[in-house]
Amino acid sequence: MDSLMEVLKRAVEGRALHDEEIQGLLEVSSPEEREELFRAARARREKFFGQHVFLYGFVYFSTYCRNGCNFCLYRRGNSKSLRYRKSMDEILAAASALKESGVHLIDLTMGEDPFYLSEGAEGYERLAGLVDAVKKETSLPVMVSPGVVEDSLLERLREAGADWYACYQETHTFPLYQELRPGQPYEKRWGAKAFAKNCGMLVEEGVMTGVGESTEDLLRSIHAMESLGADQVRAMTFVPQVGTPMFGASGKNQRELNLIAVMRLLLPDRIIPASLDVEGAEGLKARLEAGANAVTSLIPPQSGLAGVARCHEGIDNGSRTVKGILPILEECGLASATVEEYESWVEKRKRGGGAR
Ligand code: SAM
Ligand code: MD0
Ligand code: SF4
Repeated sequence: MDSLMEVLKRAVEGRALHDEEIQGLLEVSSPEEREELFRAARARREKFFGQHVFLYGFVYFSTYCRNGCNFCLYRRGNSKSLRYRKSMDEILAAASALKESGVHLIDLTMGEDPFYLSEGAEGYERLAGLVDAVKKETSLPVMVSPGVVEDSLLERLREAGADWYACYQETHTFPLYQELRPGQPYEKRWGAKAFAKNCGMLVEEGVMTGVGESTEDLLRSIHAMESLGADQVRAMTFVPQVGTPMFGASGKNQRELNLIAVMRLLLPDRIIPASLDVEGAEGLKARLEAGANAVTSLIPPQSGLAGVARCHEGIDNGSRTVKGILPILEECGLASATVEEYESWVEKRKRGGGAR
């Protein structure tokens, strides 16, 4: 088998890698070898995106949820989590504060809240109304992260102005999926993304690391993301949450950074987030240096809005704001893109259609 440097050289040239080579990259563990992996990922990022990074505003507008994901603070029945459902005015205020601060997209996220999802057409129109209002208020691209929803609702959200549908499988290994998302049919979650892609939305797929997955599981996820034609692909390390079945689980096998770098090498033209929701601003530099090209989970201070994995940290002190993270971009030799650049990426990607 080729040496690490030879494998990385081929990857940087855009040539195919064998599965064993990909697994080898996912497992690289010495600081020197990891730095070589990350350097290669940065070279690939530069070729496709230059030095510019996209910034995503996060609005977790309802934390009510009918599901029982074992890793999630907001699973139904967890009395330790903060429950809220923001009003239209509060949502619009948060979205416009984010726009003012310089983000390029608004991500409207909720738990699978029955107020929107279990009251038929009336609930659906509430959700579509939110998308429409945020779009009108900000004129920015919009992502929706409402969980698994009916095809008809996805179409309605697209008509209302949603550019992106985000829905993360977490893993593409069925038994592990069932441990993480009990009672949620695997095929239904996967099918919603395939439908969104076919009806002209951009799609984000995601993997959770540190939940007992093997290297083979991560490889399977990479191939699944390729086959879906996901436009944005993410990795997030599991963060234990109070009051949940997985609170005591220690994140074994945490390879988020390796996975970010490998995704950059194999899917070089996709957006890969560095989420502030795992290690806050302190963890941003490492994620950008591993090849990420978007900063996500920017949250307006004093808005009463939460994150998903680091639910309150860094929000009110402003470290999860555009102003707070710009110096970190600069340290990495990077800078914020413009809204126009982001919009043109989105439009071009939409025209490009399905899996490539
Ligand atoms: N309720 C919708 C859903 O589940 O699709 C939208 C929320 S979605 C943005 C929440 C995502 O955050 C999960 O899919 C998972 O990838 C991530 N997440 C949630 N809890 C987490 C935790 N404790 N540690 C790391 N990531 C977490
Ligand atoms: C993030 N907290 O980007 C957000 C969230 C949902 N589309 C995204 C997981 O980290
Ligand atoms: Fe609900 Fe989403 Fe949390 Fe699962 S991850 S419990 S679907 S909010």
